[in-house]
Amino acid sequence: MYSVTRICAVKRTPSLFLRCKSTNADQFITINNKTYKSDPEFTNVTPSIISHVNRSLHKKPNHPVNILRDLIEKKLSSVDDAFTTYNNFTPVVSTFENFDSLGFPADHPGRSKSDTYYVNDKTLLRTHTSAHEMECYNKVDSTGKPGFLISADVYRRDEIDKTHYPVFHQMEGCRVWKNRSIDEIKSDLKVLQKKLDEHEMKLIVEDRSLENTPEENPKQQYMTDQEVDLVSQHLKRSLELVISEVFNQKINSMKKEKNSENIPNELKVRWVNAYFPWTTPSWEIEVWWNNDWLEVCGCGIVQQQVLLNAGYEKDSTISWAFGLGLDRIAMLLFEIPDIRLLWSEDNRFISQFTDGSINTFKPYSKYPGSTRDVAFWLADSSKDSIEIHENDLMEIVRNAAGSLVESVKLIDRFQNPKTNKTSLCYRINYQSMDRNITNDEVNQIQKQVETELVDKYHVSLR
Ligand code: FA5
Ligand code: MG
Repeated sequence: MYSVTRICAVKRTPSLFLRCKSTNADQFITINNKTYKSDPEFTNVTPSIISHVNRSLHKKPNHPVNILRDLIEKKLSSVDDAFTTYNNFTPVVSTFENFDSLGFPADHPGRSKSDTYYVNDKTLLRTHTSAHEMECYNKVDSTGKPGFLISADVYRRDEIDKTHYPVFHQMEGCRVWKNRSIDEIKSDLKVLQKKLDEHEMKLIVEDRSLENTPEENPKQQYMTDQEVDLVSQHLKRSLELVISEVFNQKINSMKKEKNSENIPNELKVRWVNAYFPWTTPSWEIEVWWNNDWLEVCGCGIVQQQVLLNAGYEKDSTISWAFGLGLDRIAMLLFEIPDIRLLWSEDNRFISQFTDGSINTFKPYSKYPGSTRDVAFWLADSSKDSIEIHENDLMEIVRNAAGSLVESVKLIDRFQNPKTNKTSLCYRINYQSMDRNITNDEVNQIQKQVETELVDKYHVSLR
């Protein structure tokens, strides 16, 4: 999560800061009919990103992300009807909801402008569905159900390629035991275990986290060892049930379509230790698929502070939480080769899927693409240079090209030994999922990319 790749780190000069401030003062941004004051130091959302805010693929009929969400909600609710579902939260949240309420430290890289889309200094596009945990924990009493599931679009500044898109979808799941009754947790676990035993898919589970010492993934002081053990089992078995169901449906559809010789007859998963600021202990679950471990979901036992923030009484409650990525699992289940296809409005895409079933995507003819390189010298550490992060370059391309960009890759990096100046060359692949693009169109986009690089980051084109 939140990788940091800096391509040049040079301080912003005071004069530049002042100039930006006066030109951008009193500008406003409207998202979902609400207007926010922008902030010259923080605002980095772009019109291209804002145009995704109401697409809601997780609710779009016959869409793979919607089909997967529905499948998981139904399976989890089939155990003991314990979950309220929330699928309509707006993506604009406060820094408090996204970070502080979850105990993110002030210097956590996830807070940086290179990773997160800020509307202004206090408002951003959620980077994960955990941003709504506090609000939903607060509502548990009024719903009468001890758990909730939240599905939503989330936003992260990231690289550009076939598996990365700045908007993707997560499902958050949380389950609460308010009175810490061991009998109740045991009986809930029994019901769940029965459901798992009855499932036609038998998982081969490796739990690497059990090998570790408690210091490496500590429990919380207020909980007993027995409570941690039972609640962890409930969390892990819940996610194993989800994976059994989803991948079993995939294997059944492969058998029906007979389109592959490599139909697996068993499914391997493994639990590994993880770290999240608001859970401990924490884990991730990975699935062995196509000869590789696929990271599917992060989870853990919720830190008491989050429950206190949501208004619970001290030491009264135990809870687990998970956050699952929907897009990559959907791509794998439906065999969708490029993440941008999920956003396609082309009827040849959406007409291939039907709510309630998993089937293999049949590629239709791809429109021809076009490649351009942009090579430049980074500004040296003289007065007018400013910091540029690789994600800033990605954002410039994304803003100029929208969904017409397939990938952006660094193909050459060179440092002149005499001048010490660094030159970078990025290759941009332009290609549309839905139509032909013309050379003129690509040239214009490329020109815009170059102009913005020079204007904003003072590079010299080569
Ligand atoms: C989180 O976002 C945590 N909020 C998950 C969590 C929730 C932990 C509750 C503990 C308790 P992470 O950044 O690892 O964690 O993302 C969670 C899942 O989202 C990943 O396992 C992956 O399946 C998916 N995901 C993450 N980044 C991307 C991306 N760029 N594109 C597509 N899917 C992604
Ligand atoms: Mg992760």
